[in-house]
Amino acid sequence: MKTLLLLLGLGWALAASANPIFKDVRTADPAAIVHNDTVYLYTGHDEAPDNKGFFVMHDWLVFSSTDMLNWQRHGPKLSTKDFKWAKGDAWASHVIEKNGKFYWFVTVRHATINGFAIGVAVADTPLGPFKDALGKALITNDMTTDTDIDWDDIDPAVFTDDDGQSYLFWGNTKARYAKLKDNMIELDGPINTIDLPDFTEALWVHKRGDIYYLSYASGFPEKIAYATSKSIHGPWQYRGILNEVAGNSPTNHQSIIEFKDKWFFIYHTGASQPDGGEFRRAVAIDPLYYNEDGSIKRIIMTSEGITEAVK
Ligand code: FUB
Repeated sequence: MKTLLLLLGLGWALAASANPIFKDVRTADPAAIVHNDTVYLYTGHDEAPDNKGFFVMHDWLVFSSTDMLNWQRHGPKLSTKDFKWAKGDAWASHVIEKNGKFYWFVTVRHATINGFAIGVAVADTPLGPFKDALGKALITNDMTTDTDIDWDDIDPAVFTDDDGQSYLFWGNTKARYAKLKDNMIELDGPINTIDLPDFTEALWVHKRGDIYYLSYASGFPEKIAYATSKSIHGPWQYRGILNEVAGNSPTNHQSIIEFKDKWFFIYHTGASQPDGGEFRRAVAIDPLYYNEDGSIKRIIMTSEGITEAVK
């Protein structure tokens, strides 16, 4: 009887601890892609010793899964040191495949131009090796002078439309986007701004059917809100809150993917015990569901997360 209770207790403990998906490494700012029936999950890496100071982030990690339940760890595959012109702060990033290559857009602090910047690394496979594709920043703070802050050029998110045109979205307090050339390392036109209610950061674009979805972190502490459009150029119609404030973390950063005909919401929280928090975050996954009219149902953040292998 005692053994049975123990086993039941262990089973409960395992099921209840499914989110965050990695317990022993601090992960943040998830960005996932699907390639060859495999999900590749790229994350930031929180290494702050406690939650009293600020972010300590030096590199980005990669994980992969063929069922969203069992994850393989590939370790750090890119670091701020890979960008000679950067001086640290491996903040949010995003990987996208284009023309058989994998482009990893990253936020870093620029070494010589005040403020944050966006760089891009490239590889032949989703696991690298990645190297700086440009040898300099793609976006620097002095290219956008309409805010007083030096962290407004962060959180890149790239989207390729059905006609093959790719766009870079990014920003903090101002949401921005620009066309990318086919080489993915040059802008192809002006930097545009998008009006979104209470926009803070963490833009993410996805498309389902003929609807474009633009999700983002709003307010502070952050909730994930979203807008929809019939065109990548807008106008964007605000559709409300998608995810409430994530446990014990004022930041909230989402990645939305479709895998094997199911949709997933990947995010981070500061809820993990015993020492999670603002600067010690961990990535979690829950299902995402649509209503018949194309709007998205509110995300239910759970401790269980994904409980069955996705086939
Ligand atoms: O992880 C550092 C910063 O916090 C990211 O760039 C933002 O999106 C927020 O999550």
